[in-house]
Amino acid sequence: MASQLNTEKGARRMDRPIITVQQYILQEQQHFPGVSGEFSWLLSGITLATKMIQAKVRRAGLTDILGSDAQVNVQGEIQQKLDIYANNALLHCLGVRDSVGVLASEENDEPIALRTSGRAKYAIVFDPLDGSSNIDVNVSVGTIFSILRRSEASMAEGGDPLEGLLQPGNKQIAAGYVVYGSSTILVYTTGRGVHGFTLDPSIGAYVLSHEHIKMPSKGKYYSINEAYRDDFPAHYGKYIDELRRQKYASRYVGSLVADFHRTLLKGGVFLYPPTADHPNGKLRLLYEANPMAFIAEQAGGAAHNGTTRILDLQPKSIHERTPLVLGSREEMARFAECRPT
Ligand code: P6P
Repeated sequence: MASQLNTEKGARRMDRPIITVQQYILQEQQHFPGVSGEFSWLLSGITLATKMIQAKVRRAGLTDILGSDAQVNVQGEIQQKLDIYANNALLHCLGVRDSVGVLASEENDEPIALRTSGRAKYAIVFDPLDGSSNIDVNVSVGTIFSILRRSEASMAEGGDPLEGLLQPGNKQIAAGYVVYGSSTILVYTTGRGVHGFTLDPSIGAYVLSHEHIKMPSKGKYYSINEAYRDDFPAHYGKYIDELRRQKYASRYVGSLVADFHRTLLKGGVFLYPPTADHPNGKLRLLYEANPMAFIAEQAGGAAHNGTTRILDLQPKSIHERTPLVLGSREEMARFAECRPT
């Protein structure tokens, strides 16, 4: 029912009821494997942590949180203070959810086994603050997460709690990201479409803003770091030249969440090919490529590593990297035509 909300600036019609992410998930709950309320309680750990993170990101220029913490993480990257804060926020908020048994983070060398009880059915792998090298220059950064079901063996008394953690992306039961940009938007899928929720700071809630997101079948942007063009396998250069001939524009933020979010909403293609520095690609399979590939496919797009569907790749290690080509049906079909047979 539409309702009027009068403000000092005159009447403001609210044409649609406000639906928070918690309300939406409870409506979806019956489709999510697990006891009722379990997924919404689990996801509330992520929404709480990301609200804490966005509050810091929004004030980064106002506190001494800017600048590096001069520590180096498992990736060999200088850790920014916000990385550490974001990681601790997620570890804390998710660690107190008794349905979570294992946490694995880009910022931690090893996964963390929290509890062995049979109720701790889920493992969550995440990148707490993707694109953190952009923090000091006020470019969008983000949090990426993937939710997996733990194996029975890993929950058995005396079992290895990390057994079965290295699952292919087609086993994900949910995945999502939060982009801290001009607004803070949570996008997730549980395999029943892709939905977006914008954080309304006036009520401190993520509110449904993009229901059933569909990636356009064709876009007008390609997104790749062309500085490494000489390192790419030859067919990547051939592909980019073909897109240029078709008058595509180039857009590259250098923050996966920002480049992905634009591709999801506007269509086009994002590529991080093998390079000299990263012959197996730079992006991480478990907590970057897999969640983005799940979302892309649910929205009608596709994602592969240059040859193989991302979601079918069998991870060999928690921080494994992969090349990534992801985007709209049209652009992905054009890439296949450029690929050597
Ligand atoms: P490059 C950010 O450091 C990141 O991990 C992704 O967010 C981003 O897509 C990529 O690296 C950018 O890498 O080599 O183009 O700076």
